Order: sequence, then C-alpha cells, then structure tokens
Amino acid sequence: MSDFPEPIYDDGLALETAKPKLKKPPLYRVLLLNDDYTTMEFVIEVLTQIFHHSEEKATQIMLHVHQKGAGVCGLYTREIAESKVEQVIQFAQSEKHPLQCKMEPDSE
Ligand code: TYC
Repeated sequence: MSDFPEPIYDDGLALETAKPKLKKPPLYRVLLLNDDYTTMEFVIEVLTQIFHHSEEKATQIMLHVHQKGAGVCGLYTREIAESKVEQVIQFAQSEKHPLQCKMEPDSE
C-alpha cells in the first residue's frame, strides 16, 4: 500500500451511476372460466389448494367467475402461470369436472 493518495487523472468524462440491469419479468394472469357443471365446492378447493387463497377470498373469486364468466386467480411469471394452468386442468380432469383455466399477458 502506498503512503500517498492515488493521483486523479481527470479526462473530462462524467461518470454515471450504474443503472440496475435486471428488468422485471412480464407477468401473466391465470383465469378460471365458468361452466354449468363444475361444482362451486370444487372451484373453491382449486382456489385454496392451488392458488393458496383463503376460504373467503376463494368464495369471492368463485362467485365472480360464476356471475361474470371468468375471473383472475393470480398473477405469475410465465413458467409459474403455465404450471398453475396445468395443475388446475389435471386436478379437474382427475375429478371429472369440465373446469377450464387459461393464462394471458397482464398487459392486455
Ligand atoms: N357455474 C358453476 C355452478 O353453478 C360454478 C362454477 C364457478 C363453475 C366457477 C366454474 O370457474 C367456475 N355449479
């Protein structure tokens, strides 16, 4: 280590503070679609087990889907949204419910 401070060579360039390089990933909405056959109880089960909503919130979302035709279960990055859609469809098929689930970009 030197006993003298480093000399400062000013070449006239202004230095900018580095900007954070990480961009936020695009988000996707996962939606449930209404139908006439899936039971309300099953939809609430999907919303609590797969989307981790409380019973109260799950009931609210289910009723919204039932009345309006579709509703958002959550916002996720692409891979997580794809996995949620797959889990819902698998679970519904295994219980013989025609429940449909899809995803769409959040910006639309
Ligand atoms: N409409 C269904 C019924 O009356 C309930 C239901 C709600 C089904 C939401 C699907 O995504 C759904 N049994």
